[in-house]
Amino acid sequence: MAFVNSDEFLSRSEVAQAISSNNTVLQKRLNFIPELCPVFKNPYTHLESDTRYRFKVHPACRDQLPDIINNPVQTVIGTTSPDDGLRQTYQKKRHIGIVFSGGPAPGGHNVIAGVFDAMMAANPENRIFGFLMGPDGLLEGNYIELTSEIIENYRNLGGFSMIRTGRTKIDTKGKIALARETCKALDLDALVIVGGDDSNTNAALLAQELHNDGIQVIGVPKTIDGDLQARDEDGNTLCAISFGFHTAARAFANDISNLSTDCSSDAKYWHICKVMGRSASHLGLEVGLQVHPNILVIGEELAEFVDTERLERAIKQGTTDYTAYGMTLRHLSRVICDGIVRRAAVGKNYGVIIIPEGVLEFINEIQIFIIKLNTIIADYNDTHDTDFHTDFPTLEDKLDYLRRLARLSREENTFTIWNTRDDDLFNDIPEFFQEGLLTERDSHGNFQFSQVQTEKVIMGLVKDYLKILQEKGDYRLGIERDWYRRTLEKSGLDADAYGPLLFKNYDTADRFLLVRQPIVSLKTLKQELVKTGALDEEDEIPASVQKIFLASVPNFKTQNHFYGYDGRGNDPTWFDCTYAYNLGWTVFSLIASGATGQMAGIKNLEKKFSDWEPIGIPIGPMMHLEERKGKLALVLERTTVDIESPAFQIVKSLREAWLAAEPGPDDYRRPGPVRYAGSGEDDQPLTLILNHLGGQ
Ligand code: FBP
Repeated sequence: MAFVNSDEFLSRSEVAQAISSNNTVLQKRLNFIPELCPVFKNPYTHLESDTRYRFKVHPACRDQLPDIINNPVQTVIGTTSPDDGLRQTYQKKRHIGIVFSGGPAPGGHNVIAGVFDAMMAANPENRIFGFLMGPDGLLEGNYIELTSEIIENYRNLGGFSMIRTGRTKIDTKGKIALARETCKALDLDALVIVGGDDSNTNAALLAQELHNDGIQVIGVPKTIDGDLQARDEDGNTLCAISFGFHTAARAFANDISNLSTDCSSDAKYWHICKVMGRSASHLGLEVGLQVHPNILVIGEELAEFVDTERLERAIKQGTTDYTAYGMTLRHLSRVICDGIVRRAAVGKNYGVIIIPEGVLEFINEIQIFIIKLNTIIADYNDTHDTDFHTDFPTLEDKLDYLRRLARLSREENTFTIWNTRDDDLFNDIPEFFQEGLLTERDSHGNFQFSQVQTEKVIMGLVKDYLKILQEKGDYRLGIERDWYRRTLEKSGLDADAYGPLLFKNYDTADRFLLVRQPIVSLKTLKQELVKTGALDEEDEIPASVQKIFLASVPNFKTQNHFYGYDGRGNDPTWFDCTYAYNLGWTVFSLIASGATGQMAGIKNLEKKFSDWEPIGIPIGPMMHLEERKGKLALVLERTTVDIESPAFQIVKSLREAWLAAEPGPDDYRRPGPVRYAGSGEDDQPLTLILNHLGGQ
């Protein structure tokens, strides 16, 4: 077919429609209206303190956050018949500023849409300003007014592209002064900070700083990592998960489940899936529950591991072996190898492994390096009022600086952070991993796990050990008995005569036969056949026997995948669309009732939608002291995976079934693609559902 001139082709309406970026699926998504929690169906809301919740307040919080530290948990209550006071404050004309902070998370646009719809319902003269490029926009007074025309283009869509985001931390007097200046110039009544643990920490500090200026500051729990949760001192859940987590997990799960389908079809690859989550393994756990991978690594479990054999050996010798606590990288690689070897034995030379991005943080030997290097870099930047990475641009420069520190530790015993032993151990690490560990920290001083090829570090050790196991004859592909019999009989050989010579389990195995240990090459195969009299020295190994042996040699081939930025940019699930939109409405209720230093939250996310309850969560009382950039600072604690939780215990008890190291099909689960509508409240994070059903 002759191709027409492209202008002419494009001018045809069917062509223009087919390639339009304003496609039907997008339109339907933009038009979807998430359901509102019943309380927001009332024209007015107010707040009620819920005194059932208690917090153990750190004295440093009392000192540093005096005006917000006594904030209670607040429940949003709806009303149709407000008194005059409530009517007036609720309808008061307001200016609100909003900023995204940290990595994008699906649902962010719906937070803005929720605030916008709520404030317009209260008073159509209200105005909302979005700061551009994250906190930098607030510091530089770089903003746009968010109008209905702008917001309509982003409803239920992923990413933060409406106003973008950034990772700048507002952590100095100078930056706070700039933020105050911008808020005042815009005559803001309230500032909304949508971010993770560090950003909500910032929200609390700003709420304190802007308290006397009469500017309210409200945080919103955002992060795909799922490590921003909130519980009171008695373990009552106030915020079970941040928005964005569910979508990212479902998007990763859909992709990984496709890999399971692919690898169980051509049966030749192990897919190594690194899943985002800077430190905690929540995403890994959720994705694991969604797809049932053959091997699932959870960082928190590694940290809690105790090598009882080592411990007992040491006790017998009257010593203590501290290396018995926590799993080493080497041990982890052995555990993975064990799974690969067991599957190979039943002919499964393929599989799916999920490794959380932040897993290295839970491995003692690596964590020590990370903490030491964090401190060294932060100290250097503080002392020299310059940047470590600018002063030492190449890996060699950095290693040289570390060498100097090691020398210093020998000369001055007061300097202990980096000694000769640290330096020697560090020099044993592969270069790409050294670079990873020395990579630039983010503005909060956090180690950037997404920059490190975690899976390469672990799988490097796995491959080395598999080679050893293969040489020892312990790593074999199981040979199907029927195929073996057919192959030998076709070439006129007696399968039962060769069977015991070739296989160690010929008399016992039902289905998969394993080549005997000493046979690790064609040479050793011949030696064994000669030794047993099945072959003369000058004879060739029969072709069918060779074929059987070669089929038993595993070829371990991997494909590495990183599930991070793609899922983070996915359009939100029903859960995140609805959750984030209601968070937006909660934000407005908190603002309208004069709250500050609170984080918007929805209680009962693990239950059915009709039980969801919008609340205000006090940020200050949940903060504690933690090491950041080598110094103690007040921060919101990150929640890691609780290995006692029902969700994790389920994973533990299903591990064998997921490994499927037995003949028969695998137990892969197909969660299907992300949906913004359809199955409604059933579409919640599995971790939340299981923990709820398990009584947590
Ligand atoms: P937030 O904590 O800001 O939500 O970001 C989390 C995250 O997506 C991590 O999972 C990942 O390690 C990191 O961001 C990647 O950061 P960057 O976008 O700067 O590469």
